[in-house]
Amino acid sequence: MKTIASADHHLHFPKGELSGGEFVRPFECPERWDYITRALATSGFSTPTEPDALSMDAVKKVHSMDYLQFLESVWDQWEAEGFKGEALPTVIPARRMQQREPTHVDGRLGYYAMAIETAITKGTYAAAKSSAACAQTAAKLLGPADSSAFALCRPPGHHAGIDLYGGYCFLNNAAIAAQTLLDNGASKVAILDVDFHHGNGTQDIFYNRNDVLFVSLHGDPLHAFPHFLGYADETGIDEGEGYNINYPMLPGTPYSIWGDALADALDQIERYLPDALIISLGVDTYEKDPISFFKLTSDDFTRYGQAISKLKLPTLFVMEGGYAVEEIGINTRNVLTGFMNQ
Ligand code: 7XA
Ligand code: ZN
Repeated sequence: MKTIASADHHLHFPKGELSGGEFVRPFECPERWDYITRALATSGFSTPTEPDALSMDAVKKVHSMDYLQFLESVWDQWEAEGFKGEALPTVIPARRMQQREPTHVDGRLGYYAMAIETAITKGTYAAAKSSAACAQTAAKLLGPADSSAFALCRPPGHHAGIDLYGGYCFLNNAAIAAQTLLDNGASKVAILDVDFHHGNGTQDIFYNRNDVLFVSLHGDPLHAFPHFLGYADETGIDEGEGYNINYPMLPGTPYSIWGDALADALDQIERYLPDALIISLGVDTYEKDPISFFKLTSDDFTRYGQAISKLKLPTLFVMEGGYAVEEIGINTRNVLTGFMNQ
């Protein structure tokens, strides 16, 4: 399995994240990428290759133009206002307020934010584009020569909606990969999101579409970020009705329960008969993850990699979360080797 990864992820390295009322060093940090590349190198994976330049066609089909213009311009505007810190939203268009983009940078940040922990810095948009390019390049690899690929994306993407950023995400890498596959001849693509957190952004993007089946296993939003999406009764709208499937699960969920949900999810995907499968691969389901509450062990990652491979679909793994940094490489590698050696 080839890996596509970009050194440009280093351009995004905010110093602070708002967590528990404090500014802490962000859980989503550059070393995550280093641990994963090292684990793959020591397990016989080929050296990762840099992505091709990002084609914006697919990006513009999943994100709105005004949102892309916001990402492109917000840092320069923040600096021009004379602000010295990292760009964070402070005001949000809450219930019964206007859903209208203001001119002031504080208003623009709040208008496009779905959460307020995530800082934007000078290199954030460049890094986000390089991350999306990894997913897109890896998607284009899928074919007779490569039945699977790994996009080592950083920053992650699955919380980024049509016009929303937050939860460490700016561009939705899995959605861009899915759109790229569709633009290159696929009729139907399934996205299976196994990150601990619900992929609210991916759901948002494809909610009214039936050419992408979105299936997500995640912490129950009553108890887990992103809190305001990810319930089991969210099943899609219009043409997308029935093509969105959520499996929220409770604190302490072990593999015996998570694996049953996965088996059901895989049955649903098999029935959909997709041309390709994208895995939004977060390993924050790990028992020692500092911000999550599932109880998967390192061996469980191998098990579920094996289970996914039984679908025998062209499969693209797109990296999302995982914050037990020292084990992130092992756990990611275990999914991929489980998949390859079933
Ligand atoms: O998959 N998403 C993540 O791993 C990011 C979750 C951000 C949680 C922030 C909670 N304060
Ligand atoms: Zn996550």
